[in-house]
Formats: sequence, C-alpha cells, structure tokens
Amino acid sequence: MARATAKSKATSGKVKKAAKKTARVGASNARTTKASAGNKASPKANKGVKPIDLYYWPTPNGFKISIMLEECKLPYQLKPVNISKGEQFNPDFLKIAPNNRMPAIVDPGGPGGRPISIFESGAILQYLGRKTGKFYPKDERGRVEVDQWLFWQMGGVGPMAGQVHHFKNYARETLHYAIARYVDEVNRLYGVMNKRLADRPYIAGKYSIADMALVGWVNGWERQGQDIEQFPHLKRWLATMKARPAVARGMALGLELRQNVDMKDPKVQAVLFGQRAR
Ligand SMILES: N[C@@H](CCC(=O)N[C@@H](CS)C(=O)NCC(=O)O)C(=O)O
Repeated sequence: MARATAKSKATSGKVKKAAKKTARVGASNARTTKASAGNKASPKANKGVKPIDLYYWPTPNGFKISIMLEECKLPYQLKPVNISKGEQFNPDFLKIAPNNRMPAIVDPGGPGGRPISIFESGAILQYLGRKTGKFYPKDERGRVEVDQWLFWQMGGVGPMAGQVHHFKNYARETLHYAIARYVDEVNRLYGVMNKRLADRPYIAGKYSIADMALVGWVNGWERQGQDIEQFPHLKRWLATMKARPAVARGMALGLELRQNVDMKDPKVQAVLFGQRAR
C-alpha cells in the first residue's frame, strides 16, 4: 500500500495531465460512440442515459469492455488509466478497482438508479450483458454455456497468454523453461478452442460476451509463439470476429495512448513488474 501511495504521489502531476487528456479522449470517444450507433434508433434509445465511465488502457483485457460497449451501443466516456506510469495505484482508482488493474467501470445508472462501480473484466461483461439483455442468454442452459467459456478465458487463456507475453517479450532474463511452459499451455488452449469451433460459429454457439473476452488475446497469437495455421477453425473465428465493426472499433480504442510506451524501459518495468524488474 505504501508503494501504491508513494507512486500515486509521484505521478500526481502526470495524472493531472492525463485527466486533461481524458477529457479530450473522452470527447473524441463520445464521437466514436455516436458514430458507432449507426442504428438510427440508438441515439433516441440512449436519450437521457448517463454515459458509463470506462477505466481503460488499450490491452486485451481492456478491449473486452470497449468491444461490449460498442456492440451494445451504450454511451461511455473513456478514462485512461496509464498502467505504464502507475496510474492504477492512484487512490481514487483503487476505490473502484482495489486490485490495481484495469478495466473497471462506473455506471451512474446502476441497479435502483444508483451508481455502481465494477472491476474484473468478466464481472463487467456479465453485468453489461444482464443490463442490456444482449450477448448473454437469459435462459439457464444458454447462460451456463457462456459462463463456462468466459471463465475458461478468465482463468486460462488470459493468464497463460499474459505469462507468455511477459517471459517471451518483456522479461529482462531469458528463462527458457518458463517460455516453453507457457507457450505450450497456450498451444494446448488454442487446440481446445479450435476443436470447439469446428462445428459452431462462436465459442458458446451464438455470438456472446465469451467471444468478446477471447478476441483480444487470440489476436496476439504471433507474440504468443503460436502458428494460427495450425488452428483453421480458430483462424476462421478470428477473421469473423475482426470483421465485426464493433470489435474493430473496440480494439482500436485508445491505441494512440500507448504509442510511445517502451515495455522494456526499466521505469515501466519497475511499475508493472515491481522488484523482479530490478
Ligand atoms: N483479471 C483482471 C486482469 C486485469 C489485468 O491484468 N489488467 C492489466 C492490464 S492487461 C493491468 O491493469 N495491469 C496493471 C499492473 O500490472 O499493475 C481482469 O480481467 O480484469
């Protein structure tokens, strides 16, 4: 906690700057959201709806929520959390997301018409699915089908691919054992997904929040030491997913924010990987 507080103080000037940027990006995002509405009924439907605050940085976990917001045509305001500068340790952010990780949301129109804050991407996806009645079946069998693949992503593909990214692309020491272990595990998980997709268009049958949770991660197959050609059904699914305009918009959101971030910079590594980076 002391570390978090010190970091937050150290970055407070920068956070202020980011806040200015937030307003700017938020405004441009409002345009994105409006444009995304496409469907003429949407602006009317969203009349009087207060935008959801999206605490976000452009990474596969962040994309899950930007995709869902775009798919549901929900109005939202982008609140960048620059994780390479330690903004995830800001005390105000920790009140919303005590695990110091993004994404998180604050929905001013939560249950009972009162604001609600939510962290953990899977919980946010389920909440938005229940709120909108979209991409998350209401019937128990359909919901269980989606939940099991959503949790499979949360506990498997995300953490394992995240470890590959770390050991293969960012770690300052080359640990062959760790690289092989996580590359192999991601390979196994891709195999499971490929088999599953052999006889259905999407992971739970119909397009759902489980697909949204997966696409940002599978899109990084090359950096995860995988060859997509080995997984033809997964390859087809990925292409179908990326062809969806809302997915493309969700995965493009805020990419410019991380343009100049060097993940190998010792300062960035100290923020993200703590002692182990030194
Ligand atoms: N289980 C969390 C994981 C979120 C997560 O790991 N976010 C990363 C970026 S992809 C983060 O905020 N990292 C900040 C840090 O490591 O300090 C979720 O799905 O929401």
